[in-house]
Amino acid sequence: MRKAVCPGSFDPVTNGHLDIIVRAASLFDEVTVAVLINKTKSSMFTVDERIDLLREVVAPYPNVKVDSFHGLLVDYCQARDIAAIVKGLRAVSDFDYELQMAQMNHRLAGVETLFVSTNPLYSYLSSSLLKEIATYGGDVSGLVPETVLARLGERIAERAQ
Ligand code: COD
Repeated sequence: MRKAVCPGSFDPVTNGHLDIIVRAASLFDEVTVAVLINKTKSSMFTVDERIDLLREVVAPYPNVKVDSFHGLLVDYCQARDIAAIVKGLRAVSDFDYELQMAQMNHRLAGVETLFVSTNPLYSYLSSSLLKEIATYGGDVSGLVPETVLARLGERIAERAQ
């Protein structure tokens, strides 16, 4: 079985992430969306909340599952016999760091990284920019799945109280 992982913070999942996940799912038998547990990074949604949102949005794709991980991504891959990491490349600004990680992951464990070119509709989109715009009342509809849009609005309202 050809297995791949789409790793990330997904705080929260955007349509840019989803586009990459769905395209990976058309290339591999099984795709795991793996949410990094990073206790040092402040986040808008807890890991469990991010997983729940991801599970909702990938529900239509039977070969996609959602999990979390901590530590090195290659250790997660090796433990589950996952040979490939799939990443989206938005712009040249992504390239240097992504290349560095891809080469390091290959050196560490022989795990390959496949880069999927971002859908131009979402090439300027990141979770952090999305949260900033939404927090200041900007319109982010169309950039995230409807369920995420609703949760984002609720979380911003909770924080404002
Ligand atoms: N369009 C297309 N793809 C996108 C978009 C978009 N608009 N936005 C994000 N993506 C893709 C990118 O491929 C990105 O890498 C991925 O989605 C996840 O994005 P984020 O922002 O949710 O997550 P990051 O960038 O914080 O995730 C970083 C990792 C968790 C992948 C990385 O830090 C990691 O692998 N950490 C594990 C520890 C480790 O192994 N470190 C050593 C690495 S050599």
